[in-house]
Amino acid sequence: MKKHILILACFYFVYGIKAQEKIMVNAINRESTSLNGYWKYIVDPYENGFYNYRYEPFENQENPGNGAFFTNAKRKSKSDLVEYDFDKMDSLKVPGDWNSQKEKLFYYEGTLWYKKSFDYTKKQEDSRVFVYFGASNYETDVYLNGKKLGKHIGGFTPFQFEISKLLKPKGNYIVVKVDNKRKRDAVPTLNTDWWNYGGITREVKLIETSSTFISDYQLYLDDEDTKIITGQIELNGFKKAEQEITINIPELGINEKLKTDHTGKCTIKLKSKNIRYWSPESPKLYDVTISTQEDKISDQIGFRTIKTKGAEILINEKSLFLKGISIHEESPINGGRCNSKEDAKKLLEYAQSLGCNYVRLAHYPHNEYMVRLADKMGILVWEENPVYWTISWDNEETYLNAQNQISEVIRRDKNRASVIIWSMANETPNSDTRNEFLTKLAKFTKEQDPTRLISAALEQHDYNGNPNTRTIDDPFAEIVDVLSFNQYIGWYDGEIEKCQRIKWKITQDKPVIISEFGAGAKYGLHGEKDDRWTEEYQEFLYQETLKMVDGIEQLKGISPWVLVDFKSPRRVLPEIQDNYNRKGLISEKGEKKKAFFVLKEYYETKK
Ligand code: GCB
Repeated sequence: MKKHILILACFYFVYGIKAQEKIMVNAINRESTSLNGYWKYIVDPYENGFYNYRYEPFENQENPGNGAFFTNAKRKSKSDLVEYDFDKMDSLKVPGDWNSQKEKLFYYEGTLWYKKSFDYTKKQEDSRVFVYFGASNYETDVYLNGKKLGKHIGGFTPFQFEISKLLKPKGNYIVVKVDNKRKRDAVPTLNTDWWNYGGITREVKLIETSSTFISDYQLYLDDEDTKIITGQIELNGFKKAEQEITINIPELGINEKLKTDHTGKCTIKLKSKNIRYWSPESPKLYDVTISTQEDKISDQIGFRTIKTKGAEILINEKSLFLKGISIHEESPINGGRCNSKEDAKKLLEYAQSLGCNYVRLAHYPHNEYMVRLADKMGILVWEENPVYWTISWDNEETYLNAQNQISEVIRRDKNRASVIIWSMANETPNSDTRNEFLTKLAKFTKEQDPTRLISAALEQHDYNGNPNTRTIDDPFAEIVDVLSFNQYIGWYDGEIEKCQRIKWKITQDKPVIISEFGAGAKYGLHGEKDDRWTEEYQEFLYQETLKMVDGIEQLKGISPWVLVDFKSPRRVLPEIQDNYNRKGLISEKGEKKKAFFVLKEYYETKK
C-alpha cells in the first residue's frame, strides 16, 4: 500500500498532475473566452527550446535565459542573442492537428511549440480564472507569462490549470509544448492502427469562476427506486461548511435546497413521481440548474438505468439489442482529427441512417460534442480507454497513466445518459501482468462510476483445440459486465466461406457484443465476391458474418469495423489503401459501399 502511494506521488510529481487540478465538470456550459484561432508555432524535433546543450531542462534553472522557448524571449538590444522569434513564425489553427494542416508536418512525430498572446480583464476582482484544454496529443507542457502551469499526459482527455495569480489585463502570452512522439511505455503504446495526429486538437478557453464554485456533480437514477434522482455535488474553494446549494429541475417540479458538509460536498436525493426516462426511442433530457450564492451552472441530463441480467442488457429494465457501429475520431468533412459539432452531426447521422441505436467510440475518448449529441439523438455509447494491443503491463507508471485517462473521461461524461459502457482495453494479449493491470483498472473504474457497465474488446479462441468452434478463454471475461470480442473470420482468418463452418461455445452467462468484424473494400472497386478489396467481397463478408453471429445465443449487440475509412500509416497498399484503412462502410469522401446496405437491412429486421 505504501509503495503504491509513493509511486503515485512520484507520478504526480513527474507528470505534474496534481489532484486539485481535476477539470471542472460541465466546463462546456460555463461562460468562457475562447483562445481558439491561429497560434504561432515552432517545430522543434531536438527539443532545443526545452533543453540546454547539456540536455538539462531550462525550466529547472533559476535563470532559463534566452534559449527557453517558454519565455517568448525578444531581443532587447542590438547585441542580444535570441535564436528564435515566435512572432515571425507561421501559424497553426487551434483546435486542429498539425499533420493535416501543413504538408511538411504530415508525418511529423515530435515536439512542436505553440504561442498565443492575449489580453484579459477579469469580470470580478476576486474571481478565479482557468485555462482549459479539450485535449492535446500527447504530452503537453503549458506556460503562462514565462511560468510553468503544469504538464498533462494523454491525447484525448481535457485538463485545466488555474491562472488567477499569473494573469494580467494586458500582454499575456501562453506557450504550449506538445510532443506526440510514440513511446513504448505510453498509453497507447508504439503500435496502433490509426494516425498519430499531433497538436492541440480540441478547444482552448479561459473560464472565469467565482472564488467558490461548483466543480463536480453527478446525478443519476437510484437503481433500487427509480423515482429517486441521487448523486453528489462538490464545491471548490469553499471557505466554510454548510454552504447552501440549490438544485432546480423545473419540469419535474424540483427545487431543493441542500447544505454542504465540511469537505464541500453534499449528497442528493430528489424524489419525483413523473420522471420520463431517457431511452434511445425517447431521449428525454431535463434542464438542471445547480446554484450557490455566487455560482450557477446549467446542464441537460437524461435519467435512465442500465444493467445486465444473465445474458440481457437492460435499459430501464427493458432488454435491448445494440445495433452499433465502430467509429474513429476522424473528420468526415475535412479529414484529420475532428472536433466540431458539424463532424459529430455527420458521423452520428451516418450511424442513424444505418439504423444504429449504439456506437462504439474507438479506441480512445472522442470529443465531447459526440456524447452531447448522442444524448440528444438517443444513441447509446461505448467509450474506450486507449489501452491498445501491447501496453507495458508491468510498468506502474503506465498503469497510473491509463487510470488517469479513464478517470478524466469519466469526469467529463458521467452525466451523459447515452454513455452506458466504459471499455478498458482493445485486443490485449492474455498474461498475468495484463490481467492484473486490467482487473485493477476495472475496479478503479467501478469505484469512480458505479452506474455504468464495464467491458473490453477481447479476442476469441479455439475451443478444446477445435478451430471450427470458437470460445472466449480469457480470465478478464470474469470481470467485465458485458463480454465483447473482435473477430475477423473471413478477412485475416481464412476465406469468407469459413463463416459457415464456425460454431460458438460461449460459456459465460453474460451479454455478448461483437465489438469488431469487417473487411477492407475500396469504394468503386468491383469484382467477384471472393476478390479481396472489392465492394462485393466486403458485402459477402457482412452477409456471411451476420448469419454466423446470429448463432451466438447470448448475442446482444454488434459494432462492426468501421463506419468510415480512416487514415493509418500501417495501410500502404498503393491504389487501394494509400494510407487508409479501408474497412469503412463509407469512404472518406462519404460514398456508401455495398456492405452498408447489408447491415442496414439487418438492423431493420433485427428485434
Ligand atoms: C482490429 C483493431 C482495429 C484495427 C482493425 C483492422 O482488430 O482493433 O484497431 O483497425 O482490427 O482493421 O485490422
